[in-house]
Amino acid sequence: MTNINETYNDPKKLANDYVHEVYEEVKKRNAGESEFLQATREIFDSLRPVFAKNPHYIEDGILERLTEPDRIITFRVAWEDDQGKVHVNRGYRVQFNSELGPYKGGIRFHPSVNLSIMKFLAFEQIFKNSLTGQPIGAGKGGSDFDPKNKSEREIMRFVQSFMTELSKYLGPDLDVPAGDIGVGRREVGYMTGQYNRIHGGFEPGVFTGKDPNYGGSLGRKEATGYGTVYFAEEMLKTNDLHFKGSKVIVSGSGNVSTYAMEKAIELGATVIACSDSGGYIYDENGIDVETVKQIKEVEGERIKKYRKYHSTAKYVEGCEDIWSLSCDIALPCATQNELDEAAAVKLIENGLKAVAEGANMPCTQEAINLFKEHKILFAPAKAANAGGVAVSAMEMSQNSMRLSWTTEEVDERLHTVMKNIYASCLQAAEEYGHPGDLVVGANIAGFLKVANAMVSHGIR
Ligand code: NDP
Ligand code: 2IT
Repeated sequence: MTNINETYNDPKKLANDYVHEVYEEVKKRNAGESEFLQATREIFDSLRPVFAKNPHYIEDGILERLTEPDRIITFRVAWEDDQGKVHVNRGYRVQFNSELGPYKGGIRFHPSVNLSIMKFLAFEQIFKNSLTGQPIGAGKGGSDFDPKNKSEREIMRFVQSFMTELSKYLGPDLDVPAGDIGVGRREVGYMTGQYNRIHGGFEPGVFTGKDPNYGGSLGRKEATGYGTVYFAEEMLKTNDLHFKGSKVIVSGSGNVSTYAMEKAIELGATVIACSDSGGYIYDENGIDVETVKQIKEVEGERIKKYRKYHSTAKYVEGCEDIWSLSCDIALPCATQNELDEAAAVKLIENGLKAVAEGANMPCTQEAINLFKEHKILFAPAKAANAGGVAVSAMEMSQNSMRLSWTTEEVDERLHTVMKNIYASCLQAAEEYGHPGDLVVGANIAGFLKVANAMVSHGIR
């Protein structure tokens, strides 16, 4: 480990050595976990000036502690399909950090789910949740279960089996999951039902993203997408740009994408394209978000079907090429690493002005480097998409108080949270020598609050 006394007179060298040594350890301990290492690497790079200015964090071993989860739960999920065949999936919950409050973060059902993806998502959640200013710690969970082509009853049975094991580790003051990819109101409903069945009685505060008729917050469904656009609008405004009159591409057509499109359109933008994992739809005159809702939320169908309602739109097989279209603002809202260097090159060539990440870590580091080089405005996920978890925390408050706020009240609070996050990112970036860099700003502002809580709570 770094000998602090030896290098104390050169704070920059001390900080660099410390970050380097801890990262090497993290790499060794988490070998092969590429998404987790990608997420930690970005944080480490941003935090050098913090350690140079505050060497006491080094003495407290903050980075070593922060990169090791409190605990990881993995378990077998056995379930029976409609034909009576038994299937086995793997369930996960990574309870990463509880310095600021109960573990909080979504549940993802997608065949790509593995430990590295769970850990990267839970790790990002530490900083995101801290940025919201609300009393929530960080976790993430899920399963490699693929909800596509499953019947309602199969999904219910899977969720019941998943929750039978996971319920042991949850509670309103312990760990409060919500949705993420493949998990929406329906799945949260089944999780709530099974938890209540096991524990007896009705406990509204163990999940967020519930149906507003049964303890959910109004405005939660819209919160991540709306919040991303609120954050992006703040960033654009600072630079004399606006959604109004802009051409926007939104990837995905799920929860985050749909409400990002809705708010961007409300602010006067034209959304020209959106996608799912099969392909993208494109219409220079603008995508109609009500049709997207009808196809995805009501019919549960693929985005390809959009052409049935709007024959002027084009459908292109394969989702990656959505970034070859020309736009002013790109909102990647589907999944991690969906926008790579080649995509960034095309977007920049086509006149891109700004990117805001609605999904978690959708841009690769190489893409982000290019954006920076070309002075493209860039809003990182942990700040830009924090509106979802922020309204989840509001749902927890409403559940505790046994009351519910109106849609307008929630939306106003969401707007305020997003403006505050933007201001604190800018302020941290400025204070630590990277004015205007929202990546560095978000990482530092998110880190400081958690690090100070860790110092105050003692070594554990
Ligand atoms: P949904 O399941 O509602 O939608 C996901 C969308 O992304 C679908 O259109 C899906 O297409 C597409 N997609 C998913 N995986 C892939 C893939 N591997 N390749 C291409 N397309 C893919 O999820 P959400 O909208 O809730 O989540 C989207 C992103 O936003 C995720 O990164 C999530 O972590 C993040 N996020 C979500 C929050 C929330 O409140 N829900 C909060 C903050 C961040 P298809 O249907 O074909 O699979
Ligand atoms: O990535 C995320 O922030 C979410 N999936 C939402 C988490 C939550 O607890 O609302």
